[in-house]
Amino acid sequence: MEFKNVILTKDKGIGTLTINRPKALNALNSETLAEICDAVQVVAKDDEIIVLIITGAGEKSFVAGADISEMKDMNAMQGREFGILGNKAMRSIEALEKPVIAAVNGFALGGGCELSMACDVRIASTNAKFAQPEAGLGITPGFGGTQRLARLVPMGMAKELIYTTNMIDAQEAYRIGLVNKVVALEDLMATAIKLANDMIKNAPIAVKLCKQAINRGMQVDIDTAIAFEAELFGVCFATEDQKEGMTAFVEKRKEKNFKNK
Ligand code: DAK
Repeated sequence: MEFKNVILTKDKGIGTLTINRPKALNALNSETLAEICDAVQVVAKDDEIIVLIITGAGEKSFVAGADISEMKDMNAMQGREFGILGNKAMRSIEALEKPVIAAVNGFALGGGCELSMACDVRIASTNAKFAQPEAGLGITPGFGGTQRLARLVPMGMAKELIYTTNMIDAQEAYRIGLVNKVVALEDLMATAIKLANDMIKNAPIAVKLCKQAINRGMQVDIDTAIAFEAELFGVCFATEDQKEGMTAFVEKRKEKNFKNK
């Protein structure tokens, strides 16, 4: 599928979705949000893609937020529709039954920080900067920022970032647990690919079910979550990959031939 504002490529099990509006620092307008939704559906259906990496075009910005020039003159109903579309894009990433890695290559502001938080794992380059500047624009974060940030980092840190709108650098994002790793910009994609390959070496169905168990389990009480985990654990025993993984262990065989079945 051809897109105007995003680029979707795939290579050896890894899909890469690049937000590609470098002149606007990859800001998310409605068209881009709709294309993210479509691209994620393509990824969902493509069995050759096991892990997705999301990054921004250029060397300066991951995504500098929702497109302020488009939002500026919106009325309440247009704002509502924009919010619904943005949340659909974020949720489609979060609910994608494949791991998603954000390779944050610069500004991740507002909707950009929110996009990174909809991914499973964030890696940042040293020049990355994170902020939720919405309160300074007269709005609240609207693509899940108040919820995902408060779940990812200590609540006091989330509140400080959102109330002050202060920008933090990659090292501070690492210190508070917002990103897993900080690397030089030139090493960012190689690091993301290495991480993706560390995931790809495992049974894809098991990894997919782990994502389900963690994401859904976090929304409910611990007893319900553990019961859900037990169901998914049971399901694994209906897969060929469980037989292969355990047989390889018993045979002391390092090479495993997972078939995603
Ligand atoms: N939107 C549109 N254009 C943007 C943009 C953005 N968010 N960020 C940058 N650009 C454009 C600039 O306008 C400029 O365009 P030209 O003037 O060249 O045409 C170009 O990108 C380069 O930017 P700068 O010249 O400003 O570059 P600098 O290096 O000087 O500054 C910067 C980089 C990232 C610090 C600065 O551009 C900046 O502060 N950008 C805005 C960052 C920001 O506040 N982002 C958060 C947006 S708020 C909603 C749900 C969600 C949201 C809203 C509503 N609903 C439920 C309704 C989400 C809101 C947000 O994300």
